[in-house]
Amino acid sequence: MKKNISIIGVPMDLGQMRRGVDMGPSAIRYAGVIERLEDLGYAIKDLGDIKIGQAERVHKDRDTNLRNLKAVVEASKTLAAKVDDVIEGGDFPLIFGGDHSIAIGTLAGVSPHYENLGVIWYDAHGDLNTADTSPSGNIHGMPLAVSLGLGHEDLLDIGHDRVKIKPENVVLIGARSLDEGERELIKEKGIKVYTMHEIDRLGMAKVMEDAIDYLKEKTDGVHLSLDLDGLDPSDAPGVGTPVLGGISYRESHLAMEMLEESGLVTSAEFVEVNPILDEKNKTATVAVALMGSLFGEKLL
Ligand code: HAR
Ligand code: MN
Ligand code: MN
Ligand code: MN
Repeated sequence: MKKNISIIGVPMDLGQMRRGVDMGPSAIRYAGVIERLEDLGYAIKDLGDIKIGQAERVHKDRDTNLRNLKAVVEASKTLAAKVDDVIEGGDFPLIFGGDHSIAIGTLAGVSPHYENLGVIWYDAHGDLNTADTSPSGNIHGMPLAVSLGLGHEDLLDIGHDRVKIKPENVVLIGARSLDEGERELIKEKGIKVYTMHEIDRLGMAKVMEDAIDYLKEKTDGVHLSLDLDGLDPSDAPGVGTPVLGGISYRESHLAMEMLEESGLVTSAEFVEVNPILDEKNKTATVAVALMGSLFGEKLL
């Protein structure tokens, strides 16, 4: 019997400045995710959306260089507790964003359940900034750094441990927009990154084969954090920070299919779907199609 899936929506838009990404979870539901996964034989529980607080009236906090810190911390704690419950109950947690700052809460909830959690960060960006290196003060550019134990105290204090994941258990796929501080951190920590260069050069099949081998050795669970801006904007236009030259729709399906075959993935989130910037809900539809592949849909 296949595992049950519990869905959590996180209508978070406070980790960045484009309005509309709070509607991501609804857009993904409207794109038919529940039916799609039920057709694959899963029992789905939709736990609804968690509540998000208000944006701060100040443009950006002068002392911290962080936007909406309090509300992001609150929502992350709520999300972490929910995710923790889902895993404790034996279900697969599937989270819909919302901007990528939600990964702070997701990983805080997931990581205590594993000795060596692996993370696949499918994204145009590194999300490895801290308040010191961030060019924007937007927390959605920081969740991977926070999960590695780097960042503002209040963001690290979410969940059981300050460090959620080890740098050697992380793989970035699709990177093509990295800030200076992020590049330094990648080098310093020896984080495994498949940029668009490697995807072009080796092909997605080889990249995924390597990534899977790399994580299989040393992890006892793998979280997939899929930012829709990892895909090319022609395939996923409804995102707040599109970057040209991204992963194609077909390459992304292949990646999901290979992850499914590997049996490694134990939790997943799909983030940065912004229906206001989208074309006829295309990006949510793409997200749902990719979930289909991740959960075992076959072409034949
Ligand atoms: N690196 C830039 C910053 O920190 C842009 C981050 C943009 N974001 C995302 N995250 N969508 O992947 O502000
Ligand atoms: Mn617990
Ligand atoms: Mn991201
Ligand atoms: Mn991104």
